[in-house]
Amino acid sequence: MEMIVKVTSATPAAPLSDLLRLPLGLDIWEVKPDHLILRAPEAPIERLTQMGYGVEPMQPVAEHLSAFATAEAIAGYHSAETLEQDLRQLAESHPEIAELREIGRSVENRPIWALRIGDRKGSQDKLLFMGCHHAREWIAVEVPFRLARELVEQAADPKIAGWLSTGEIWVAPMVNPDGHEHCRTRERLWRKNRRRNPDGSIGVDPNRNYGYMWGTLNVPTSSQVPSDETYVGPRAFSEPETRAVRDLVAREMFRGVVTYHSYSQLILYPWGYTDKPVIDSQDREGMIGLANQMRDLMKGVHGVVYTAQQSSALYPTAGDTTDWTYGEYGIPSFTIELRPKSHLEGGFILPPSQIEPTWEENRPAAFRFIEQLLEPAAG
Ligand code: 0X9
Ligand code: ZN
Repeated sequence: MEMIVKVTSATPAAPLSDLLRLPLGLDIWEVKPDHLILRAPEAPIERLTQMGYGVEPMQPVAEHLSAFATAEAIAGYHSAETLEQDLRQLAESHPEIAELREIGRSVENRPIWALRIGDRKGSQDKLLFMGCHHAREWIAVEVPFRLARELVEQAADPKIAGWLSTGEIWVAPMVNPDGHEHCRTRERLWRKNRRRNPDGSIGVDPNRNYGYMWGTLNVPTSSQVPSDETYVGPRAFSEPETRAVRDLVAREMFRGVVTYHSYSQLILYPWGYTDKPVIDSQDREGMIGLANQMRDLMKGVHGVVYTAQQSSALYPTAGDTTDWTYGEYGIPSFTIELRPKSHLEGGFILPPSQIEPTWEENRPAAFRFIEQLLEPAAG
């Protein structure tokens, strides 16, 4: 039976840090200083016990799904189709500031959409917000979508009007539409895209497929085994979803990138592939300072605590989005892991009643990010 388990280090001979280094094929959900929460079938759980880890069953996955993945839990979240309709409607009702662009197509040939928001003045000052590299992280569609909607519908607000007259904000709320559709209709905990791998397994992790330090790790959180949840793919940018983002970023030269994920309530900045901090002190201090400001603004709304930290402090990954946007182009880049904090609150299955509060607390943080990275360039 597939279980959600809590793993602790029972002996010094089996430290938790080893679990993040050995290729074990685990779906790691939470990384805490003294334990991990993961989803695994029986065999790997047995193996962990034999290796000397403390393994505490938390809940069968089926039970977690019946508690959280209810019929009502779908309401309020977009599908690929309703997202397209809503983005199209935003663009059509505000053609002077919003334009819907297809930035590429998925493995199964679904369009990947971005809304370009700004007066058409060939601005050089552009920012990019993305969502849903990972299929099961539905809230990561809703936050960037609501940001786009607010920018478009409140474009007359003097602050927003100022941003849109000097700059452009691009929002691509669903980078992995095939995975999302599969997750919505078949497997609620699906993570990757829908690539058919040569070994018969399905899916490449789009957030391991970017071309900076790609493939330099082979660990459970960044794996070279095709059937693993964090499979990096056969080569950098092997996937049409990451190529779509690559081509957009290469063309538009953004000044800042935010990519939304869930869950754990974190604000992550590069690097992910190494524990070493970013070497350029201005870049480093700039990203840390902005991450801390976003954290404080988030807390100010509903008192919900997000933690700002370097990506690698969560776990190591090679080929993630923000390592590439920062490493290749020097763009200040953040991964924001949205609500909830733990699997006990639903984990990847965030109750729809939390969509609005999650957006409300992320709104001032997104606005601060825009102010910081767009306004200095305005003069
Ligand atoms: O593993 C990921 O891609 C992200 N977490 S998630 O639970 N949404 O899958 C985190 C990526 C940030 N990079 C590193 N932690 N290195
Ligand atoms: Zn994710």
